[in-house]
Amino acid sequence: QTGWTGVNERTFVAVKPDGVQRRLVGDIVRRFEKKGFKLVGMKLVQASEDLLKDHYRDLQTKPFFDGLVRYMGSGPVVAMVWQGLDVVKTSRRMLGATDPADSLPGTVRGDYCVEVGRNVIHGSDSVESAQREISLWFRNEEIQCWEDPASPWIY
Ligand code: FUP
Repeated sequence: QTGWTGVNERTFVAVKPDGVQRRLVGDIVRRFEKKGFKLVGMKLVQASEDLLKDHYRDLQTKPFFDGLVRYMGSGPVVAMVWQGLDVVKTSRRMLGATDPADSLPGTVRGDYCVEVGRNVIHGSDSVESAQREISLWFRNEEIQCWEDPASPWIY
């Protein structure tokens, strides 16, 4: 994979099972579209326990790990890849702090949730994690590189 920086930077975003069940998918997709990011991958996935344990492997010693894996496997998630300038950092700001008690109004978590264990959405925390997570959740053929007519107006 080439071009991981600049306007080709990519991040992995997932609407968690609570977000899907609460019908928040459309709102979340709209926020990223209106911001100007480009959707290059999207699917509804019932994640396996193995996938979730791998996804959250850095947290495996945490007391909340088993509950986190159970919650993330409790229903389908909407897995997405978004592309654009500084998309990793900017989408973390759009998501809000991990604990909804600290997420500001106007962010996804600040607007829609109250509990860290039901925080609606995931977004990669660095370009390196984004690369790892995208390759964990998506096959290459599932990511579309399309010409974006809006691009000259965004950049
Ligand atoms: P984030 O990068 O915002 O997803 O945050 P972390 O990687 O630190 O945590 C991953 C997920 O673990 C969070 F989205 C929610 C869950 N979590 C808890 O359930 N309890 C905690 O105390 C911390 C995180």
